[in-house]
Amino acid sequence: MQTQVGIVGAGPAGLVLSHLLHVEGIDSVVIEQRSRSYVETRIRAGVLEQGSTDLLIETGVGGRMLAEGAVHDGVNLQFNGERHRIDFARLTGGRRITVYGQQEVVKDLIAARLDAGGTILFEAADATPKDIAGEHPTIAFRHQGTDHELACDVIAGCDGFHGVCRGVIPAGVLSEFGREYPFGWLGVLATVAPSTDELIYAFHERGFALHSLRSPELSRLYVQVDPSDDIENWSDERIWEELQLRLASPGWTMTEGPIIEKAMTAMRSYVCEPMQYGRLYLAGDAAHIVPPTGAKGMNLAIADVTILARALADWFHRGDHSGLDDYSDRCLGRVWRVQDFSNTMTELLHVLPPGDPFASRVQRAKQRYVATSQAMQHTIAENYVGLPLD
Ligand code: RFL
Ligand code: PHB
Repeated sequence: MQTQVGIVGAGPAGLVLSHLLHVEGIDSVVIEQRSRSYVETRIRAGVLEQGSTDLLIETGVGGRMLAEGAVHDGVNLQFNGERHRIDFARLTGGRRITVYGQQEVVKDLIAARLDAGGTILFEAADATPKDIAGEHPTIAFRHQGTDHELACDVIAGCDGFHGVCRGVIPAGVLSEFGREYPFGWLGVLATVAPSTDELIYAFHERGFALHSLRSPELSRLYVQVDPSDDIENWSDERIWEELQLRLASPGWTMTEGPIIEKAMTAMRSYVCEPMQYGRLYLAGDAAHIVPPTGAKGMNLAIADVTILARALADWFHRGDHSGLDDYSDRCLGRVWRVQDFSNTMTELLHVLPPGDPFASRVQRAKQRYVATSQAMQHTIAENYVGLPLD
């Protein structure tokens, strides 16, 4: 088997890359360990930045998102019951976000790739990038009971945080930076009309809560939990009770409904530098993780592969490798900006571990600043809708 770009992973990073390469006339093969139905139903992110939606629309895969996604002009940040709207449209000159499930983006991209004759190999086991330091890298894998080797010009490691690609870079090359947060999120999907038109991020003394949306009939909600907590401890009744307490605001009521999905996520920040070695380029969660409070992970994955696709087009079409040489540096500028924003939002909104009254006082001062300062609201708005790529 042979292709120009071998892509490991059919998440947002791998699928957007394969699609953008196709638009550029460049051939790719996507190797995914899970089944198609698994990746199409994996519930994760829900917020697309303006730049991400623009890209999907401009490259012809935004049709269903335009029809079914919800465009939001702002979000609400709430501190102990007091709600403050961050008006994106006013603060960013009309930029906004679209609420559209990550699994819907994934479904649209898979359909577009397969319609265009693209190759996505689902349920491929033991993918292993080889010879990445030379000019003829390959990806070994097993598919439908047969061992294969895919010869490629370059490999894109889009296989998420727990993937294999980062691990084949020789020891000593990568510098790694990160932190684990002392809290987790318990996320639920409920078949009930959202009680809000725009997201509500709430700080409450009992812990953070988030009211997000998926559709006129589906709500997505999260509560801060201890990361070592067991999901078995969280009955549907207890979840609704906490959500009611933490999201409560004068004059506002929240309607409850059946919970159809429940999962816990640990929260961490992580970056590896550089994001490339030889002919292997890492993109998305394979190279960096942000805590979900800034709604940035999927958007960062899309930004990485936009930069990578342009660099690959310059190389394949014009023999210009400057974009590939600079790939990591170009991505990392944005990655660290987003790390700062995601960390800021996380520390602003979660109840911090006890025992550091100084940190709690500083947090309260930050919350008051967000509530009262146009400058701070401006900063949150421009980061939340996403900074331009260049
Ligand atoms: P993914 O989505 O993890 O995809 C990686 C793919 O690689 C496959 N894979 C392999 N395939 C072959 N061989 C192997 N050895 C492989 N190992 C792994 C996996 O099966 C998978 O299909 O990474 P990608 O593409 O980089 O995309 C990143 C995003 O998924 C992630 O950053 C976001 O979901 C983060 N995130 C959010 N991002 C946003 O932009 N906005 C949000 O509102 C938002 N909310 C969230 C989130 C993540 C969450 N969780 C569950 C971590 C909310 C939550 C709760
Ligand atoms: C979601 O809708 O799943 C969502 C929204 C905002 C976040 C994280 C997740 O910050």
